[in-house]
Amino acid sequence: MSKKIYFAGSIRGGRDLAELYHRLIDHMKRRHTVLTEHVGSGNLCLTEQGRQLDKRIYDQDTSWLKECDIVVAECTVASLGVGYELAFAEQLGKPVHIFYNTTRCHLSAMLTGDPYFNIYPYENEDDVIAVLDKILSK
Ligand code: 6IA
Repeated sequence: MSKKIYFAGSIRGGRDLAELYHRLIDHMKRRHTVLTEHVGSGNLCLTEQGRQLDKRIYDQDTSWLKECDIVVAECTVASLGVGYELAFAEQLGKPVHIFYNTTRCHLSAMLTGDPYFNIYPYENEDDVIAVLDKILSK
């Protein structure tokens, strides 16, 4: 069944893996709806927009978190925003699936230590796609 997916990935935390986010989003979009497609965009404005404009981003993203069926997060690049979203999703009782590349980072103990989260360490992109397909087919 088609799912509404909230994909979380670093924006102001750093865009080193933006192309990976884009490929993962493209793959998920074949059968599902990705609410947060912009996370994989190549030309995002990374600077602070002022409290008013950032409030719009916050309101939209928290509304999508309430609406989604599942949260998928790529957490290799550390991001305060993604960490916040994961805790918010947990409070809402949404299923949360976290991926990180073990060759590039050490994941925060606040994620690995929380038994609520489904966590998938990986070494290459194909492994992520295979696990994603399994998760999304359920
Ligand atoms: O702290 P970060 O910026 O790295 O947080 C990244 C996370 O927060 C992502 O998973 C997004 O869901 C959310 N987020 C952060 N900034 C934005 C944003 N900026 N728009 C939507 N969600 C955001 C404006 C970009 C816009 C011009 C397309």
